[in-house]
Amino acid sequence: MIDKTLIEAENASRQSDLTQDYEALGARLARRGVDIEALTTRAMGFGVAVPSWGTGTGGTRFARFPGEGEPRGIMDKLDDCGVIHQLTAATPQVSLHIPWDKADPSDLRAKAEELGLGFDAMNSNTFQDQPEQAHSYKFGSLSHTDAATRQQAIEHNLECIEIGRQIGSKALTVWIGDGSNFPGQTSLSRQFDRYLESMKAVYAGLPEDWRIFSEHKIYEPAFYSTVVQDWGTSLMTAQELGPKAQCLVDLGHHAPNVNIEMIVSRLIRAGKLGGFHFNDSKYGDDDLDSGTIDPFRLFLVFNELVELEDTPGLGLAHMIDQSHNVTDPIESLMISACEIQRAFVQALLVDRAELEGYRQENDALMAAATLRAAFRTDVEPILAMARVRAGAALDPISTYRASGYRAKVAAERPKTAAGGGGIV
Ligand SMILES: [Mn+2]
Repeated sequence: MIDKTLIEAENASRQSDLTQDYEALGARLARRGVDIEALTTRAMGFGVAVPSWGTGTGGTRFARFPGEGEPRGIMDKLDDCGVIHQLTAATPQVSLHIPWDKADPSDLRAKAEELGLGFDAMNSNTFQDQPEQAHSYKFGSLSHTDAATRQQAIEHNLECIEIGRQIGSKALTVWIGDGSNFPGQTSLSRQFDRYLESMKAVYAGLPEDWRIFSEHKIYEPAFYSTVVQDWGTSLMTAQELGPKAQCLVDLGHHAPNVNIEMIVSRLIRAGKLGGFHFNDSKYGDDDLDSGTIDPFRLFLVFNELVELEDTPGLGLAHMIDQSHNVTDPIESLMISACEIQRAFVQALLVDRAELEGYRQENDALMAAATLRAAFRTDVEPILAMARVRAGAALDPISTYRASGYRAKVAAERPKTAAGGGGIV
């Protein structure tokens, strides 16, 4: 963890600038009838889970270039997640991937408690083979033609639930790589039937207060067809399974230019939006840092979430799902969490009554201008003040660099080829 006195000293050196910026923004917002304090309170209440696998350097199918001081296992990953939350106060939970993060549940719980972290949704992994497993997932897992392979994948998901139950998680996210690479290779309909049958067996093992998330993805690793390829299939799955099943939207899992904010709206309407995997993309499932390519799209997603936030039963699991190939993953995850929080606060700034008035009058130009007015507002003083009040860093990156954390852990952690980072 980072020394508290360092955080305080770093914050003190920037406090006077922040005070001036916060007051100026507060006055500006007051002219629009907006209370800056209410926004700061909302910002402080916002959290997004960090993926344990995001703390290691990711890679592509061409290569992976390990970074300095990469986590050697889940306990190191949790340490890194603790630093991210300590400096941003925006990432109170960690999402685990099994079997990458397998460890004694009581050790996991104790470590998380020590770091002030909780556990978000569990993630199962049936898209690669593990050394000890009896049946290969080369041709599928939950939808495999072979019943024994399907059963093995079901049991793995049930094991994830059991581990999650012991560490206080309340959800399981299922993403499978199942699909086909050739037309005719598989029956599109019977493969989906097998998937649903397997998912029903997993669903039956859910504790009463748990949810299961179905995550769709258009392509990759299968390049001709994918079993859960879009939100339509994901919605069919969630509806067929029952009330504890919902859909998870990974922003990178769509064809280019798909209107994701509209998918968000539809899934909320159906009572089936369970959560997000945040990232950004230029071409496909790039897993780039949130808000680096298309911050306006991120804002538009949050605009829908804020507009519909009072929908009964809506409880979203916000998670980051990124692969950091060329940056220090801790820095990327901190910046990403802040960008996601920024989009949330910008969406809170939308004048909803004014927007609705323009909609009723069919004033398209002013409706769009209303959204842009919120998007263009620099809410950084609100985010920084939220962090300072929570005891986190006013400027997380500068403080992290000043702490020398990476060099310190690099001395303790030898370079590793493993680490479980990657694109999922
Ligand atoms: Mn994902």
